[in-house]
Amino acid sequence: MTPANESGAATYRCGFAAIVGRPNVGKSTLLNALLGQKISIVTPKPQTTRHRILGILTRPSAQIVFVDTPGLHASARRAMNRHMNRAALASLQDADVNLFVVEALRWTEEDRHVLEALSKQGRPTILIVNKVDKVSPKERLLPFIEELSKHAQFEEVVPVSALKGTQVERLPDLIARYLPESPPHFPEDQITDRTQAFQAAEIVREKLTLRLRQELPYGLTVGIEQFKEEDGRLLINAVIWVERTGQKAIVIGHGGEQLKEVGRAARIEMSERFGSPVHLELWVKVKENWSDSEAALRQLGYEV
Ligand SMILES: Nc1nc2c(ncn2[C@@H]2O[C@H](COP(=O)(O)OP(=O)(O)O)[C@@H](O)[C@H]2O)c(=O)[nH]1
Ligand SMILES: [Mg+2]
Repeated sequence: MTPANESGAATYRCGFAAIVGRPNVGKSTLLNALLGQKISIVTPKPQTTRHRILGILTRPSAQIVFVDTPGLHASARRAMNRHMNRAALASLQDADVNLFVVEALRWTEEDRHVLEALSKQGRPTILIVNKVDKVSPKERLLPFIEELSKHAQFEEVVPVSALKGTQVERLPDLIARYLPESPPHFPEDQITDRTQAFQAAEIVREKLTLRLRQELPYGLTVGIEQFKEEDGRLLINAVIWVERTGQKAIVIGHGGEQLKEVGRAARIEMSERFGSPVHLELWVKVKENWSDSEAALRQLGYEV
């Protein structure tokens, strides 16, 4: 039901809903589930999301601008980690409502740290208990939720599975209630603020992160050197920046196999997402310690 204003016309609401939580609780998976398509990359490794990414959901009576954020984490020693925390905190400042995502039955010191930042900000917060598909029997959720409700005042508590889509469809109506009356900020057919070139770089980084072991994904980033359309095809050149020469060999793999596989998987996803054939070229280059240099970060597109 849409509330009516004095003139009798339906009220339109629009505003920002920040998706916040510690790394790896499923924030990006939730954004993709809410939008019904993949906007933000997802991997089993923490700290996959490095940028603030908007996902725009336009409904007949509301436009919700979701803000996917890097997970707020406690130890931010390197410049990259500080950038990620800044991006997450900046999103909190603009938010009309927060979606605080936690993992069912797992409350950690890092979760507590995020909740503290939210409490300071003082905006309405909806608690989203994710990954309930892993909980059996479901009754085990109740004491967990009760315990969390003691830590703060939540407007709503919604158990979901972002992965399976369970209960996700309930969220837009709940969230819209906390948005101000406003015309839409974005055209109704726009689903993200990010360019296709940015998305292409993220797709390459996702495929790399999925294949590489241990720490290496944190030491690489992807830049797009060319993104153009020619004869109905997209021609994309991407550079994978690593921090040390030794890492270059690992990324390329034996006989170039690994890089070839990454390129293949990325190309398939790009053609699907952009709706046209893609020719993708990948290079691997070294920029020493880029992730601990504020200047290099800016140069590589980490803007906050
Ligand atoms: N079982 C289960 N796994 C999930 C769910 N949501 C996310 N995941 C997994 O959790 C990992 C981290 O997800 P991601 O969205 O990147 O988390 P983020 O760091 O908070 O953005 C990935 O392996 C996801 O597939 C869920 O509802 N159930
Ligand atoms: Mg993420």
